[in-house]
Amino acid sequence: MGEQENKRLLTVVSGVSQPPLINEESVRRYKEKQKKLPAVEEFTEGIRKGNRTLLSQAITLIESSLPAHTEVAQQILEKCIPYSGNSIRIGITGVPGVGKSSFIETLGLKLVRNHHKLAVLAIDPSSERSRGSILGDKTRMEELSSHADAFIRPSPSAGSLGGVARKTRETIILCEAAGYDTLFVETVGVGQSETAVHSMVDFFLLLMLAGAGDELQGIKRGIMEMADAIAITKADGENIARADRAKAEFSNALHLFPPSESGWIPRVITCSSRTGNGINELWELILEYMGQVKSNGFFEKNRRDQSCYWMYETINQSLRDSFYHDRRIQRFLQHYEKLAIEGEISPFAPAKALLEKYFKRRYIKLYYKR
Ligand SMILES: Nc1nc2c(ncn2[C@@H]2O[C@H](COP(=O)(O)OP(=O)(O)OP(=O)(O)O)[C@@H](O)[C@H]2O)c(=O)[nH]1
Ligand SMILES: [Mg+2]
Repeated sequence: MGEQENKRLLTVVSGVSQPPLINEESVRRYKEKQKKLPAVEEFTEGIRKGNRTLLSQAITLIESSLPAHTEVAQQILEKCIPYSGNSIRIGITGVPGVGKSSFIETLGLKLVRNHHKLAVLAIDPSSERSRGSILGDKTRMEELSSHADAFIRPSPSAGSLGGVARKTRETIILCEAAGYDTLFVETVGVGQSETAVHSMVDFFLLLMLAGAGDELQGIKRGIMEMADAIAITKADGENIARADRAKAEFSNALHLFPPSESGWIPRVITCSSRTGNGINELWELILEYMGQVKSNGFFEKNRRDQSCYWMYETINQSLRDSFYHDRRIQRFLQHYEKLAIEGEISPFAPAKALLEKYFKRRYIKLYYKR
Protein backbone atom coordinates (compact mmCIF):
# COMPACT_ATOMS: atom_id res chain seq x y z
CA MET A 1 0.00 0.00 0.00
CA GLY A 2 1.39 3.37 -1.01
CA GLU A 3 1.70 6.30 1.33
CA GLN A 4 -1.14 8.05 -0.41
CA GLU A 5 -3.57 5.29 0.38
CA ASN A 6 -2.45 5.11 3.97
CA LYS A 7 -3.39 8.71 4.44
CA ARG A 8 -6.75 8.18 2.90
CA LEU A 9 -7.46 5.28 5.18
CA LEU A 10 -6.65 7.36 8.22
CA THR A 11 -8.70 10.37 7.36
CA VAL A 12 -11.61 9.25 5.26
CA VAL A 13 -13.14 6.34 7.06
CA SER A 14 -16.80 7.02 6.82
CA GLY A 15 -18.67 6.96 10.08
CA VAL A 16 -15.61 7.86 12.17
CA SER A 17 -15.65 11.45 13.33
CA GLN A 18 -12.48 13.30 12.61
CA PRO A 19 -10.82 15.61 15.15
CA PRO A 20 -10.90 19.26 14.08
CA LEU A 21 -7.79 20.39 12.30
CA ILE A 22 -7.50 23.41 14.58
CA ASN A 23 -8.01 23.38 18.32
CA GLU A 24 -11.14 25.45 18.76
CA GLU A 25 -10.31 26.32 22.33
CA SER A 26 -7.06 27.99 21.25
CA VAL A 27 -8.91 29.85 18.53
CA ARG A 28 -11.38 31.14 21.11
CA ARG A 29 -8.60 32.22 23.43
CA TYR A 30 -6.71 33.87 20.58
CA LYS A 31 -9.80 35.80 19.54
CA GLU A 32 -10.40 36.80 23.15
CA LYS A 33 -6.89 38.20 23.32
CA GLN A 34 -7.29 40.07 20.07
CA LYS A 35 -10.52 41.61 21.26
CA LYS A 36 -10.43 45.34 21.32
CA LEU A 37 -10.15 47.18 24.62
CA PRO A 38 -13.50 48.05 26.16
CA ALA A 39 -14.71 51.49 25.14
CA VAL A 40 -13.79 54.47 27.30
CA GLU A 41 -17.41 54.78 28.48
CA GLU A 42 -17.44 51.12 29.45
CA PHE A 43 -14.31 51.64 31.50
CA THR A 44 -15.63 54.75 33.18
CA GLU A 45 -19.00 53.27 34.03
CA GLY A 46 -17.44 50.07 35.28
CA ILE A 47 -14.97 51.95 37.46
CA ARG A 48 -17.77 54.13 38.84
CA LYS A 49 -19.68 50.99 39.77
CA GLY A 50 -16.61 49.65 41.55
CA ASN A 51 -15.77 46.95 39.00
CA ARG A 52 -12.31 45.86 40.12
CA THR A 53 -11.40 44.10 36.88
CA LEU A 54 -12.01 47.23 34.83
CA LEU A 55 -10.25 49.34 37.45
CA SER A 56 -7.21 47.08 37.29
CA GLN A 57 -7.26 47.11 33.49
CA ALA A 58 -7.46 50.88 33.42
CA ILE A 59 -4.50 51.12 35.81
CA THR A 60 -2.55 48.81 33.52
CA LEU A 61 -3.28 51.23 30.67
CA ILE A 62 -1.99 54.11 32.80
CA GLU A 63 1.17 52.15 33.47
CA SER A 64 1.66 51.13 29.86
CA SER A 65 4.14 52.97 27.69
CA LEU A 66 2.31 52.23 24.43
CA PRO A 67 1.02 55.48 22.94
CA ALA A 68 -2.34 53.84 22.09
CA HIS A 69 -2.78 52.85 25.74
CA THR A 70 -1.70 56.24 27.05
CA GLU A 71 -4.31 57.88 24.85
CA VAL A 72 -7.15 55.71 26.18
CA ALA A 73 -5.86 56.05 29.74
CA GLN A 74 -5.97 59.85 29.46
CA GLN A 75 -9.53 59.74 28.20
CA ILE A 76 -10.59 57.50 31.08
CA LEU A 77 -8.84 59.82 33.51
CA GLU A 78 -10.61 62.88 32.15
CA LYS A 79 -13.95 61.17 32.59
CA CYS A 80 -13.09 60.04 36.13
CA ILE A 81 -11.78 63.37 37.42
CA PRO A 82 -15.25 64.79 38.23
CA TYR A 83 -15.83 61.83 40.54
CA SER A 84 -12.46 61.99 42.24
CA GLY A 85 -11.15 63.87 45.23
CA ASN A 86 -13.41 62.47 47.92
CA SER A 87 -10.94 60.52 49.93
CA ILE A 88 -8.34 60.80 52.60
CA ARG A 89 -4.96 60.28 50.96
CA ILE A 90 -2.35 59.04 53.38
CA GLY A 91 1.33 58.59 52.59
CA ILE A 92 3.19 55.97 54.58
CA THR A 93 6.95 55.73 54.60
CA GLY A 94 9.70 54.08 56.60
CA VAL A 95 12.89 52.10 56.08
CA PRO A 96 12.70 48.46 54.93
CA GLY A 97 11.60 46.25 57.80
CA VAL A 98 10.11 49.04 59.90
CA GLY A 99 6.73 47.34 59.64
CA LYS A 100 4.88 49.18 56.85
CA SER A 101 3.10 46.16 55.43
CA SER A 102 2.10 44.88 58.86
CA PHE A 103 0.87 48.33 59.82
CA ILE A 104 -1.18 48.65 56.64
CA GLU A 105 -2.70 45.22 57.27
CA THR A 106 -3.72 46.12 60.84
CA LEU A 107 -5.02 49.64 60.23
CA GLY A 108 -6.48 48.60 56.88
CA LEU A 109 -8.49 45.76 58.38
CA LYS A 110 -9.83 48.07 61.07
CA LEU A 111 -10.98 50.48 58.36
CA VAL A 112 -12.65 47.99 56.05
CA ARG A 113 -14.42 46.43 59.02
CA ASN A 114 -15.77 49.89 59.71
CA HIS A 115 -17.19 50.06 56.19
CA HIS A 116 -14.43 52.07 54.62
CA LYS A 117 -13.23 51.21 51.14
CA LEU A 118 -9.45 51.18 51.11
CA ALA A 119 -6.99 51.28 48.22
CA VAL A 120 -3.32 50.62 48.88
CA LEU A 121 -0.89 51.87 46.25
CA ALA A 122 2.87 51.85 46.29
CA ILE A 123 5.71 53.83 44.80
CA ASP A 124 8.89 51.92 44.45
CA PRO A 125 11.01 52.93 41.49
CA SER A 126 13.97 50.78 42.54
CA SER A 127 14.45 47.77 40.37
CA GLU A 128 15.78 45.77 43.31
CA ARG A 129 12.37 44.91 44.60
CA SER A 130 11.22 42.10 42.41
CA ARG A 131 7.78 40.67 41.96
CA GLY A 132 8.82 38.18 44.60
CA SER A 133 8.78 40.64 47.42
CA ILE A 134 5.49 42.06 46.22
CA LEU A 135 4.15 38.57 46.64
CA GLY A 136 5.78 38.62 50.07
CA ASP A 137 3.81 41.76 50.77
CA LYS A 138 0.61 40.04 49.81
CA THR A 139 1.27 37.34 52.37
CA ARG A 140 2.01 39.99 54.98
CA MET A 141 -1.26 41.62 54.06
CA GLU A 142 -3.04 38.33 53.65
CA GLU A 143 -6.38 39.11 55.21
CA LEU A 144 -6.54 42.62 53.85
CA SER A 145 -5.65 41.60 50.30
CA SER A 146 -8.54 39.16 50.17
CA HIS A 147 -11.08 41.58 51.62
CA ALA A 148 -13.75 42.74 49.19
CA ASP A 149 -13.38 46.38 50.23
CA ALA A 150 -9.62 46.54 49.94
CA PHE A 151 -7.79 47.04 46.67
CA ILE A 152 -4.05 46.49 46.76
CA ARG A 153 -1.95 47.45 43.80
CA PRO A 154 1.84 47.06 43.72
CA SER A 155 4.07 49.84 42.45
CA PRO A 156 4.24 50.44 38.71
CA SER A 157 7.30 48.58 37.49
CA ALA A 158 10.70 50.20 37.64
CA GLY A 159 11.20 53.39 35.71
CA SER A 160 12.17 56.94 36.48
CA LEU A 161 10.92 58.03 39.87
CA GLY A 162 8.97 60.88 38.31
CA GLY A 163 7.29 58.55 35.84
CA VAL A 164 6.39 55.96 38.45
CA ALA A 165 5.05 58.63 40.79
CA ARG A 166 2.95 60.26 38.08
CA LYS A 167 1.32 56.95 37.30
CA THR A 168 0.49 56.44 40.96
CA ARG A 169 -0.92 59.93 41.18
CA GLU A 170 -3.21 59.14 38.22
CA THR A 171 -4.17 55.81 39.75
CA ILE A 172 -5.39 57.69 42.84
CA ILE A 173 -7.97 59.42 40.65
CA LEU A 174 -9.28 56.14 39.26
CA CYS A 175 -9.50 54.60 42.74
CA GLU A 176 -11.43 57.57 44.07
CA ALA A 177 -13.84 57.40 41.15
CA ALA A 178 -14.31 53.72 42.03
CA GLY A 179 -15.48 54.76 45.49
CA TYR A 180 -12.39 54.14 47.60
CA ASP A 181 -12.62 56.68 50.42
CA THR A 182 -9.26 55.98 52.00
CA LEU A 183 -6.01 55.71 50.12
CA PHE A 184 -2.66 54.58 51.38
CA VAL A 185 0.39 55.35 49.28
CA GLU A 186 3.31 53.36 50.57
CA THR A 187 6.92 53.99 49.79
CA VAL A 188 10.19 52.60 51.06
CA GLY A 189 11.90 55.31 53.01
CA VAL A 190 15.31 55.55 51.50
CA GLY A 191 15.24 59.20 50.71
CA GLN A 192 14.02 59.80 47.15
CA SER A 193 10.44 58.86 46.67
CA GLU A 194 9.15 60.59 49.80
CA THR A 195 8.92 64.00 48.18
CA ALA A 196 6.89 62.53 45.34
CA VAL A 197 4.53 60.80 47.79
CA HIS A 198 4.32 63.91 49.94
CA SER A 199 3.14 65.86 46.93
CA MET A 200 0.15 63.60 46.34
CA VAL A 201 -1.20 62.97 49.84
CA ASP A 202 -3.09 64.90 52.50
CA PHE A 203 -1.37 63.31 55.45
CA PHE A 204 2.17 62.03 55.63
CA LEU A 205 3.04 59.35 58.15
CA LEU A 206 6.58 58.34 58.98
CA LEU A 207 7.15 54.98 60.64
CA MET A 208 10.25 54.67 62.79
CA LEU A 209 11.93 51.94 64.78
CA ALA A 210 12.78 52.45 68.41
CA GLY A 211 16.37 52.15 69.51
CA ALA A 212 18.06 52.96 66.25
CA GLY A 213 19.51 56.42 65.83
CA ASP A 214 17.91 58.23 62.95
CA GLU A 215 21.19 58.12 61.05
CA LEU A 216 20.99 54.39 61.33
CA GLN A 217 17.50 54.42 59.92
CA GLY A 218 18.66 56.43 56.99
CA ILE A 219 15.91 58.95 57.49
CA LYS A 220 16.90 62.37 56.34
CA ARG A 221 16.00 65.42 58.33
CA GLY A 222 13.94 66.68 55.41
CA ILE A 223 11.70 63.64 55.61
CA MET A 224 11.05 64.13 59.30
CA GLU A 225 10.14 67.68 58.49
CA MET A 226 7.49 66.50 56.04
CA ALA A 227 5.84 64.18 58.54
CA ASP A 228 2.45 65.04 60.04
CA ALA A 229 2.94 62.20 62.48
CA ILE A 230 5.67 59.79 63.45
CA ALA A 231 4.67 56.34 64.62
CA ILE A 232 7.22 54.30 66.53
CA THR A 233 6.47 50.76 65.42
CA LYS A 234 6.71 47.39 67.16
CA ALA A 235 5.87 48.86 70.56
CA ASP A 236 5.07 45.52 72.14
CA GLY A 237 6.65 43.13 74.64
CA GLU A 238 10.14 44.10 75.68
CA ASN A 239 10.14 46.86 73.11
CA ILE A 240 7.56 49.02 74.90
CA ALA A 241 9.98 50.92 77.15
CA ARG A 242 12.36 51.55 74.29
CA ALA A 243 9.51 52.77 72.11
CA ASP A 244 8.39 55.19 74.84
CA ARG A 245 11.90 56.58 75.08
CA ALA A 246 12.07 57.01 71.32
CA LYS A 247 8.71 58.77 71.42
CA ALA A 248 10.07 61.33 73.87
CA GLU A 249 13.21 61.85 71.78
CA PHE A 250 11.38 62.32 68.52
CA SER A 251 8.84 64.64 70.14
CA ASN A 252 11.70 66.85 71.27
CA ALA A 253 13.28 66.74 67.83
CA LEU A 254 10.01 67.75 66.15
CA HIS A 255 9.76 70.84 68.34
CA LEU A 256 12.91 72.14 66.72
CA PHE A 257 11.33 72.28 63.29
CA PRO A 258 9.65 75.44 62.10
CA PRO A 259 5.83 75.35 62.27
CA SER A 260 4.32 73.98 59.09
CA GLU A 261 2.01 75.85 56.76
CA SER A 262 -0.92 73.63 57.72
CA GLY A 263 -0.93 74.99 61.25
CA TRP A 264 -0.80 71.39 62.45
CA ILE A 265 1.71 70.41 65.10
CA PRO A 266 3.12 66.97 64.24
CA ARG A 267 2.87 64.33 66.95
CA VAL A 268 4.64 61.12 67.84
CA ILE A 269 2.83 58.00 68.93
CA THR A 270 3.85 54.43 69.60
CA CYS A 271 1.99 51.53 68.05
CA SER A 272 2.10 47.82 67.48
CA SER A 273 0.64 45.98 64.54
CA ARG A 274 0.91 42.80 66.54
CA THR A 275 -1.16 43.88 69.55
CA GLY A 276 -3.09 46.64 67.84
CA ASN A 277 -1.98 49.14 70.50
CA GLY A 278 -1.91 52.72 69.29
CA ILE A 279 -3.60 51.94 65.99
CA ASN A 280 -6.93 53.50 67.00
CA GLU A 281 -5.11 56.46 68.47
CA LEU A 282 -3.30 57.01 65.20
CA TRP A 283 -6.50 56.89 63.17
CA GLU A 284 -8.12 59.39 65.56
CA LEU A 285 -5.11 61.62 65.07
CA ILE A 286 -5.49 61.47 61.29
CA LEU A 287 -9.16 62.38 61.58
CA GLU A 288 -8.31 65.27 63.90
CA TYR A 289 -5.76 66.50 61.38
CA MET A 290 -8.28 66.27 58.56
CA GLY A 291 -10.82 68.23 60.62
CA GLN A 292 -8.30 70.96 61.31
CA VAL A 293 -6.96 71.39 57.78
CA LYS A 294 -10.42 71.27 56.26
CA SER A 295 -11.63 74.04 58.51
CA ASN A 296 -8.58 76.28 58.13
CA GLY A 297 -8.54 75.96 54.34
CA PHE A 298 -5.15 74.26 54.10
CA PHE A 299 -6.66 71.04 52.75
CA GLU A 300 -8.04 72.72 49.63
CA LYS A 301 -4.99 74.90 49.15
CA ASN A 302 -2.67 71.94 49.45
CA ARG A 303 -4.59 69.95 46.85
CA ARG A 304 -4.55 72.90 44.47
CA ASP A 305 -0.81 73.34 44.98
CA GLN A 306 -0.33 69.65 44.35
CA SER A 307 -2.24 69.81 41.06
CA CYS A 308 0.02 72.64 39.99
CA TYR A 309 3.09 70.67 41.04
CA TRP A 310 2.00 67.75 38.87
CA MET A 311 1.33 69.99 35.92
CA TYR A 312 4.91 71.26 36.03
CA GLU A 313 6.26 67.79 36.73
CA THR A 314 4.51 66.47 33.64
CA ILE A 315 5.88 69.30 31.51
CA ASN A 316 9.40 68.73 32.83
CA GLN A 317 9.24 65.02 32.24
CA SER A 318 7.79 65.33 28.77
CA LEU A 319 10.43 67.85 27.74
CA ARG A 320 13.19 65.65 29.09
CA ASP A 321 11.81 62.53 27.40
CA SER A 322 11.29 64.29 24.13
CA PHE A 323 14.84 65.68 24.21
CA TYR A 324 16.58 62.44 25.05
CA HIS A 325 14.47 60.36 22.66
CA ASP A 326 15.19 62.69 19.77
CA ARG A 327 17.21 60.68 17.26
CA ARG A 328 19.36 63.62 16.21
CA ILE A 329 20.17 64.52 19.79
CA GLN A 330 21.00 60.91 20.54
CA ARG A 331 23.45 60.88 17.68
CA PHE A 332 25.27 63.96 18.93
CA LEU A 333 25.07 63.21 22.62
CA GLN A 334 28.04 60.88 22.91
CA HIS A 335 30.30 63.19 20.99
CA TYR A 336 29.31 66.20 23.08
CA GLU A 337 29.63 64.21 26.26
CA LYS A 338 33.22 63.45 25.31
CA LEU A 339 33.86 67.14 24.73
CA ALA A 340 32.48 67.93 28.18
CA ILE A 341 34.55 65.21 29.83
CA GLU A 342 37.79 66.20 28.16
CA GLY A 343 37.40 69.56 29.77
CA GLU A 344 38.81 71.56 26.92
CA ILE A 345 35.64 73.54 26.76
CA SER A 346 33.17 74.39 29.51
CA PRO A 347 30.39 71.80 29.96
CA PHE A 348 27.83 74.56 29.36
CA ALA A 349 28.89 75.02 25.76
CA PRO A 350 27.97 71.51 24.52
CA ALA A 351 24.78 71.66 26.59
CA LYS A 352 23.82 74.93 24.97
CA ALA A 353 24.69 73.67 21.51
CA LEU A 354 22.56 70.55 21.96
CA LEU A 355 19.61 72.52 23.27
CA GLU A 356 19.88 74.91 20.36
CA LYS A 357 19.90 72.02 17.92
CA TYR A 358 16.84 70.58 19.63
CA PHE A 359 14.78 73.74 19.86
CA LYS A 360 15.66 75.01 16.44
CA ARG A 361 14.40 71.81 14.98
CA ARG A 362 11.19 71.99 16.99
CA TYR A 363 10.70 75.57 15.93
CA ILE A 364 11.12 74.78 12.27
CA LYS A 365 8.68 71.93 12.53
CA LEU A 366 6.08 74.12 14.16
CA TYR A 367 6.71 76.88 11.63
CA TYR A 368 6.11 74.62 8.65
CA LYS A 369 2.99 73.13 10.15
CA ARG A 370 1.18 76.43 10.17
N1 LIG B 1 7.03 42.68 67.35
C1 LIG B 1 6.54 43.21 66.27
N2 LIG B 1 7.05 42.88 65.05
C2 LIG B 1 6.52 43.46 63.95
C3 LIG B 1 5.47 44.42 64.04
N3 LIG B 1 5.18 44.84 62.79
C4 LIG B 1 6.00 44.17 61.96
N4 LIG B 1 6.80 43.34 62.64
C5 LIG B 1 7.82 42.43 62.06
O1 LIG B 1 8.81 43.20 61.40
C6 LIG B 1 9.21 42.58 60.19
C7 LIG B 1 9.06 43.54 59.02
O2 LIG B 1 7.69 43.89 58.87
P1 LIG B 1 7.05 44.40 57.50
O3 LIG B 1 5.65 44.76 57.81
O4 LIG B 1 7.29 43.42 56.43
O5 LIG B 1 7.95 45.67 57.22
P2 LIG B 1 8.01 46.59 55.91
O6 LIG B 1 8.33 47.95 56.38
O7 LIG B 1 6.81 46.39 55.09
O8 LIG B 1 9.25 46.00 55.15
P3 LIG B 1 9.64 46.16 53.60
O9 LIG B 1 8.45 45.73 52.81
O10 LIG B 1 10.81 45.25 53.43
O11 LIG B 1 10.01 47.58 53.38
C8 LIG B 1 8.36 41.31 60.07
O12 LIG B 1 9.10 40.23 60.49
C9 LIG B 1 7.19 41.57 60.98
O13 LIG B 1 6.69 40.38 61.53
C10 LIG B 1 4.96 44.75 65.34
O14 LIG B 1 4.06 45.57 65.51
N5 LIG B 1 5.54 44.11 66.40
MG1 LIG C 1 6.48 45.82 53.06
